Amino acid sequence: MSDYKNLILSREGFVATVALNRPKVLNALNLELMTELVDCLEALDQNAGVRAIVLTGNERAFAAGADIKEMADATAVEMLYRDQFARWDRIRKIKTPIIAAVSGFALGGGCELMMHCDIIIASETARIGQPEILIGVMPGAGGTQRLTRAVGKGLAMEMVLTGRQITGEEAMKAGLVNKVVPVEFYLEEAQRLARTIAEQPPVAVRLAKEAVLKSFDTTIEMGLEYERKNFYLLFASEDMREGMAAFIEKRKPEWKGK
Ligand code: DAK
Repeated sequence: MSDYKNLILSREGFVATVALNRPKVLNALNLELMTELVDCLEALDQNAGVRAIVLTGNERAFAAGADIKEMADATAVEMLYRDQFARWDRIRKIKTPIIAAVSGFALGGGCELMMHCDIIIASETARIGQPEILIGVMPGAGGTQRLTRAVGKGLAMEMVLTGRQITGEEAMKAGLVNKVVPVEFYLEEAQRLARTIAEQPPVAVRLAKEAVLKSFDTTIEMGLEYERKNFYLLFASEDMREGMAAFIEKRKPEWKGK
C-alpha cells in the first residue's frame, strides 16, 4: 500500500496486515520503526475501508524489544527530552481492533507492544517475556501494568523480576494469549479472526472495543455508565436498524458502517 522502511503493509478486503520488518535484529523497536508503526496504525484507523488490523513480525521474532543499541548510551535527561516512547501511548487510541499474530520472541517492548493489541494469537514457538531486568532496567511501556492484569501478580512478578520467558502455551493458560496454533498457521489464524471481526457492524465494533478498554482505567460504576451510553449511541446508527430488521425479516444484514 505505502512505502515504509521498517514495515510491510498488505491489505485483503477489510483487513490490513502490518508486519514489523527489521529481521536482522529480531525486529528490535527503534525510533524510526515505532514512528512508522504509529503513523501507519493511525492512517489505517482513519481509513473506512479497514475494519481490522493484524500486527505481526516474522516466524523468528514478533519483536525482541526496544532497540538496546539505540538506548545504551543515553542519559536519563536525554531519554526525557527525546521522549521517544511517548508515541506508544497513541497506539491505545486506535479504535480499529488490532490482532497480534506472534511467533518467536516477544520480549520486553515486543511483549508490551503485543499487549497493546486487543487479541493475541501465538504460535507454538512463541517465547514471551519481560527480560529488562537482565540488562539493568525494568519494563517501561506498560509491562508491569498490563502483564499483571493479564496473568496475575505471581506470574507477572516472576517474569519481571527474573526475566523468565514463557511459551505460547503457558501464556494461553495464564490468560495472556487467546489461542496457540502450530507455527505454520499463526498468521492465517489471526487473519481469519480479523475477517470475522471485519464482518461485524463497524461502528458497534469500535464502540464495543472502546468500552472494553475503558474497564482498565475506570471504576465499575463509571465503566457501566460508559457502556450504557455507547449502547444507546448505537441506536443512532443505520447499522443498528439494519441489524434488527434483518433479524426480524430472517435475512443477512448488510452493514454500511454508518
Ligand atoms: N535491540 C537491539 N538489537 C537486538 C535486540 C534488541 N532488543 N535483540 C536482538 N538484537 C540483535 C542482536 O544484537 C543480534 O544482532 P547482531 O549481533 O547479529 O548484529 C541479532 O539481533 C540477533 O540476535 P542474537 O544473535 O542475540 O540471537 P539469539 O537467537 O542468540 O538470541 C534473544 C535471541 C532474543 C534471546 C537475544 O537477542 C536477546 O536477549 N535480545 C534482547 C532481548 C531484550 O533484552 N529485550 C528487552 C530490551 S529493553 C518504553 C518503551 C519500551 C521499552 C522501555 C520503555 N517506554 C514507553 C518508556 C522497552 C525496553 C526493552 O524492550
